[in-house]
Amino acid sequence: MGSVNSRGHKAEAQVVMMGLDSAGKTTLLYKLKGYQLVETLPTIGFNVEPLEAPGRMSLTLWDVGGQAQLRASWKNYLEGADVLVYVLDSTDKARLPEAGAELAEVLDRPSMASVPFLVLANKQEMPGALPLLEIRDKLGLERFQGRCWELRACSALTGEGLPQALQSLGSLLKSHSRCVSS
Ligand SMILES: Nc1nc2c(ncn2[C@@H]2O[C@H](COP(=O)(O)OP(=O)(O)OP(=O)(O)O)[C@@H](O)[C@H]2O)c(=O)[nH]1
Ligand SMILES: [Mg+2]
Repeated sequence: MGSVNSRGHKAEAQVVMMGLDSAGKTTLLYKLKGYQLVETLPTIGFNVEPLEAPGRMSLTLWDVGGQAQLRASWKNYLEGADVLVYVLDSTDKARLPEAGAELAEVLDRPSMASVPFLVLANKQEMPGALPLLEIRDKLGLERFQGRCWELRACSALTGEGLPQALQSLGSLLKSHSRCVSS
């Protein structure tokens, strides 16, 4: 996954974005790319885009389809991931336990032990969106205390919270080596 420069290092950080269907991953990808927002279709397979983020961060952003029948293939995208972005629909209270279980399955993979992760509570501009504290508790994120992670609120539709999310991404990527050595 990704290109390799002359010194044998990956030229861009590989950011893998997952989450249940309809969480807003593709909308987020398009918003970050600055594309005109159009109504998305459910992603079958994946989308991938390069992204130049603030702070001269060069990223490759993988947007992996989240429908139930596609989740068995998530593991194929995790190899070589420098950071995981897990997107939630903050208004979908009914499926929060399912979202949490899928996240736990990904994070419990031995290869993910040293990979930092960013949970994005999306659709926060919607009335009735769950607040971050409740999401943190319901997902049981405290159990990942020994790992490098952050939880951020955002709206892929309005763009609110996205600069902060990119900042978190930057600091998690910097912390990657710390996660590996600790
Ligand atoms: N209100 C609101 N709607 C959003 C937001 N982000 C995405 N949506 C809507 O949610 C629906 C699903 O968005 P997608 O980006 O296709 O979701 P996805 O996570 O890529 O779904 P899959 O490809 O099936 O995994 C679309 O109707 C989007 O317009 C948001 O921040 N706020
Ligand atoms: Mg999609």
